Amino acid sequence: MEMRPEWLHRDTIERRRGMSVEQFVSEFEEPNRPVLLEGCLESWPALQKWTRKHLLNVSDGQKFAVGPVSMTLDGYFQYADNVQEERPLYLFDAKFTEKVPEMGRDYEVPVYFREDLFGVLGEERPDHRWVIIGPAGSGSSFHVDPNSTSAWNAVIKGAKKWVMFPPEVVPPGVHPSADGAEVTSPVSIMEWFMNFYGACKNWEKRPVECICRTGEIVFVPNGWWHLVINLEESIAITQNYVSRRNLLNVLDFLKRPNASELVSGTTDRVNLHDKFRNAIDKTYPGMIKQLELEAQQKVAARKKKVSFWESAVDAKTGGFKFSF
Ligand SMILES: O=C(O)CCC(=O)C(=O)O
Repeated sequence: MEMRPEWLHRDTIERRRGMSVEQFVSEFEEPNRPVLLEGCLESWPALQKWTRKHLLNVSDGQKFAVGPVSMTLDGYFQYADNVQEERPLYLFDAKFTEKVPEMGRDYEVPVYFREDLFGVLGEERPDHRWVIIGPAGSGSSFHVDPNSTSAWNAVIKGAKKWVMFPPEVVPPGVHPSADGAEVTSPVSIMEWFMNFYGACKNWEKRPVECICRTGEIVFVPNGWWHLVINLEESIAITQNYVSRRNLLNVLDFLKRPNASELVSGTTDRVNLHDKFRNAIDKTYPGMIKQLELEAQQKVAARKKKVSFWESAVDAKTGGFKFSF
């Protein structure tokens, strides 16, 4: 089954090239809005080097995580060339830099995402980087990223169709459990497009959509629902991260009563909150207090703005109280 042209047309994401880190923070990270970044992978050796042949060579028979099994790249490429399933297995490996250190040296974290506060946990940090390889039709069905982190996803080869909804809008056809620990959605991504994509047309809050191609990056702000389908064989790197812009969110998430089910990417789910908080306090004394203070000030400023308008507008007529 093919993706229909009408599923691919809409391109509503903001695209930026050569933006400063300050602009990224104020226009996208702080307001928690997605953006597609162009032209920031030019220095990555991976962009030139990562052909099938090269990856087969450097991986030297190492096995990678492919859904519930592990496979060599040779085995996976053979599978991908012959797969008939509507939802092919996806290679998604969190340990690729340990298995093949050269792959880790072939890319660098773009300037926008260098603050990586989970780094204070050293070896105990949750999984945070993955190599992703899959044929056309493979992909990720709707989900929100782990531990309330934000992410970036860089396409080294291929093309990915993205559909993203803000945290307050649950995508049609998707049913998260009340505690957020589980999500049910159509098994196949194609099925979601066939049965639910059309439903978004009349929604007030339509999804942010794009096709992300070789050399481009999508920024996925924390809490955003996203679905991704590869339109051709694709190779990508993704990293999840915590900067000071969402540190408080992440700490709140890790502290939830059902942390043992919600927290992921680590074996010590229940203690992650305390370990992370203590490590931040030790490495960056005063940071959490300062962020809490700034958050309170923002709430107070918002309230003040609202109450100004409430006092200025006449509730009965909807007009201004001011008169000449
Ligand atoms: O399939 C992809 O490239 C998207 C991966 C993704 O959504 C994720 O890592 O959260």
